[in-house]
Amino acid sequence: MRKVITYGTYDLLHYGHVKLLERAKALGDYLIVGLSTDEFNWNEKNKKCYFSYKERKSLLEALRYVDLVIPENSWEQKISDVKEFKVDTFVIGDDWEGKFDFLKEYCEVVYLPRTPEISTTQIKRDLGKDK
Ligand code: C2G
Repeated sequence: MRKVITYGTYDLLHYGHVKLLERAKALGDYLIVGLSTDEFNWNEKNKKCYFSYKERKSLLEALRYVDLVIPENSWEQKISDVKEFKVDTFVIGDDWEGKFDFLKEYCEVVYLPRTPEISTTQIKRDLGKDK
């Protein structure tokens, strides 16, 4: 069984995220998502999530492409995750191009093109316009 792992905040979940997860799953048979916790988002990414970790986790678990959701608590956990779950491929959007090449020692590393026209920032901006 080929295992794939990816990481992210996934808030507000949108079709760009789903297209990433769909392509990630197509690289193997089992997809693990390291979902950034509320604390990690706030402390490390300066992101305040709209949905809580619990709510974001349940949304991802409802997707046909996702087999397991684990918490992402730190930038440093990727190597131990890859080893613990015997991951074959690490995948993430190309906004991170090159940033995780250190994982090549442990697994295949794939950067996939982002879906350019959609982002949470864009959604919030558009919704703000409807006021
Ligand atoms: N993504 C995408 N297209 C978009 C928006 C996001 O393909 N329009 C991808 C990103 O490239 C990423 C995934 O969807 O692979 C999740 O995006 P975010 O929630 O923004 O993840 P990020 O904050 O970049 O966290 O340790 C890695 C980090 O946790 C990644």
